Amino acid sequence: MIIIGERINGTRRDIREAIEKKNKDFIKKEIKKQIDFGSDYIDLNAGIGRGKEREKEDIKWLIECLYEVGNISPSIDSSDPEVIDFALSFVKSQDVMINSINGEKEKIEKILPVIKKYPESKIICLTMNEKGIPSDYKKRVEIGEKLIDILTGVGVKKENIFVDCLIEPVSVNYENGIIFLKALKEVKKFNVKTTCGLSNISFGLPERKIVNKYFLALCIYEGLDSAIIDPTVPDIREAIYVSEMLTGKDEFCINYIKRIKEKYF
Ligand code: THG
Repeated sequence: MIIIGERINGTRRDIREAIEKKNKDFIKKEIKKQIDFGSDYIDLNAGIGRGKEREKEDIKWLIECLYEVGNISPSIDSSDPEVIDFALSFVKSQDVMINSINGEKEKIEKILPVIKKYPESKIICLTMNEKGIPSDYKKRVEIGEKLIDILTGVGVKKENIFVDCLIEPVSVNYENGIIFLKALKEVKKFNVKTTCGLSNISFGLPERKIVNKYFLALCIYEGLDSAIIDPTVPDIREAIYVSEMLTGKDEFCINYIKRIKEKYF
């Protein structure tokens, strides 16, 4: 499982305050902690609701913080193609994730020239368009397929495409879990990678960690390749290693046994 550490996100109060006060020590500690707990990418979301120019300045600063910790791969989390373009010009790691593009026509037109500049980047595709997130899982699969066609058409390799079928809270509609799982299962047939923002599933519920870890296990059964999570939560790591072992992704159970011996959970 490719882990994208979610903690550097301007919607979190402590992160927003650190961004506003330019508190590098705090951000760097948050980055380091997520790396120590096995993150492959660090998601950087500088959206603090103060407009595009501020977001650009802040994401540049977050990238600076990241490289002061080490040569770590960022996931540039913004819905604005201009912010993504600006941010990518400061990325020096070989490996970078663009989080995200979606099926909105105008956004696709703006992001394609950016993708052509960075053809080796990994790209997260959200299965939504100008009408929002379809409630019908088949429509999500259709949007995913269309985005895959567009990206492979400009030379992006399938192995670098990460489709996110968009988890919505199960507290809002009791079928939101199964809708995501059905879309995930279909998208896997396109031979691309998949990802998700896991914790969306538990919004509005008590004891969210319990819900998150069981849902992650179900997603891993359907072949989820990557997830945007807080890797410092012990339950989440347990869910990943046990589910991977039980679904044939841990040869001779070596990884699981190693984690137990090292008290890694
Ligand atoms: N798909 C993709 N990218 C995404 C999402 C997605 N990026 C943003 C988000 N969803 C995933 N990232 C986070 C980051 C932080 C938190 C949740 C998701 C978080 N939430 C706290 C909580 O839920 O309790 C609330 C904030 C707080 O701590 O104050 O920390 O779906 N591609």
